[in-house]
Amino acid sequence: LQNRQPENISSKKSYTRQDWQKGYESQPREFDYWIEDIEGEIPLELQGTFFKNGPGLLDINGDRIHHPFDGDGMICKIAINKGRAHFSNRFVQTEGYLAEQKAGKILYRGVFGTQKPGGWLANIFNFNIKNIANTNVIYWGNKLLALWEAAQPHRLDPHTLETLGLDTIQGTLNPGDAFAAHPRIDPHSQQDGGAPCLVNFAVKPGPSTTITIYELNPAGEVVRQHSHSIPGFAFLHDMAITPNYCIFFQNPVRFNPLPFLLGWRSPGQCIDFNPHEKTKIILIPRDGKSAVKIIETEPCFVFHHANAWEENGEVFIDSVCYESFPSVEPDGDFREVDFDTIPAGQLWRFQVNLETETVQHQVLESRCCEFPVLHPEQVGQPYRYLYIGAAHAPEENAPLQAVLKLDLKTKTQQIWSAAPRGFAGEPVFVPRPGETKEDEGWLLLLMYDAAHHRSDLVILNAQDLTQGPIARLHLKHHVPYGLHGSFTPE
Ligand code: 3ON
Ligand code: FE
Repeated sequence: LQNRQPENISSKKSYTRQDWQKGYESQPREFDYWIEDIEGEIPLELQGTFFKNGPGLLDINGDRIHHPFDGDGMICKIAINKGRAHFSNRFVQTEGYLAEQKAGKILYRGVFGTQKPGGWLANIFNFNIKNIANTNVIYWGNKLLALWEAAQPHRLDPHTLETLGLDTIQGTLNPGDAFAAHPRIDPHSQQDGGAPCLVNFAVKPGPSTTITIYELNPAGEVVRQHSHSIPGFAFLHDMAITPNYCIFFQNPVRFNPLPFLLGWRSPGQCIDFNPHEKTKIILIPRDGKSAVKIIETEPCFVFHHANAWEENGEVFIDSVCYESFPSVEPDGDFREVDFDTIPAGQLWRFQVNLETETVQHQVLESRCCEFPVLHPEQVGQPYRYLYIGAAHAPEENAPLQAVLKLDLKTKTQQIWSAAPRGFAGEPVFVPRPGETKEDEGWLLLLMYDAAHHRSDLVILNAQDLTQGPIARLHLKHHVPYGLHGSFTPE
């Protein structure tokens, strides 16, 4: 009893809901300017372009969409050169974005709860979901691609961010085909004599699910492609890779399409988590020939994997795990979500023995966290440092306000927090040219600053987060909380 905090202290949050909500205001404007308001200094060795995707619109002409994952994709580009930085942003000119902007109203159903106005009668048997191109953006094979996992990528001009149209990945994708938003770059592909290769996938869900693996060489050509049917419905947002495997977590979810067909709910609201069923770890051999392995473990829900690697007949996978699928309620406003009642992401390690087909797991970090990233050379390999967005307080589910660096070898950590008025996005790790240590480089992230209702590009020294940002580039406006991005060195 004597350890009990007075009520007003124990319930004090590291943020206010009002501040957090403002980061979900739409940003309909498109900008193009040199960033002049800079605190600290941009390191001269940091050269290249930071690209970031995310929902730019949270409403269509004043009509709110139901969930941020349904928001139209907007690309931000920050080009950094000789200590200077240039900002621009453009909406991906998808068919749906253009049509809705022209009409000035919602014309499409979304995956995460957005419905056409007019109730179920306006939505029944309408399966025309818009490709919103909002989840990731990567530069590969001399192409800039905006990705959304349920449809074809959009190709953009890397200089102007102008939308050039749907991309077929050199004739590989047909209309209606998907291309996931979570490619992984294998820095030294065994099957390509150690050359880098981009590994991505596509999912066709149904009573059984087809997973197609695509591997692209640095010219952007598909060098390997193979499809596999696995039993049951699967919602696969991300995968991890090792030199020999693509690894997926088939979480115990069921899909009941009826409410979607009848116009009552959107597909993401027809997914139910079943805590009595196991999670299946699916290992697809990258050679496309050997047998697929499916191994069961604890029920959990995973959007994002941090990394995976092979060691002495075992496969290790580090993933952000939720106790269950964070369902999207049909009524209510995501801005009013009660963080105490929804599951929080935690970093778990799974150790899969391929001989005995058994899995052990442990919690690596119990603090609420999301958006893991590591040195690109360690992808698919044993690694020491992981960087991840995190909550300010160690023990509660809350919006991301901090960046956490985990030293997985010494089990120590560093944190930089932007609380109380800053909210952190996904960090991107950029190695310092010629670096010799795994953490020698910078972390770049967009941070929403509620005090000024604007966003900053924050640059942290990855070797020491505790010293705080080495540069803060103040944008002239805010960028709504985004999803994923990448850095293309020059
Ligand atoms: O049968 C359906 C077919 C299908 C294509 C099933 C389905 C509904 C799962 C589906 C579509 C899935 C799509 C389009 C998923 C898109 C996901 C998305 C845009 C984003 C996911 C983000 C995940 C996380 C963890 C975000 C975290 C954000 C924060 C911490 C806040 O800043
Ligand atoms: Fe993701």
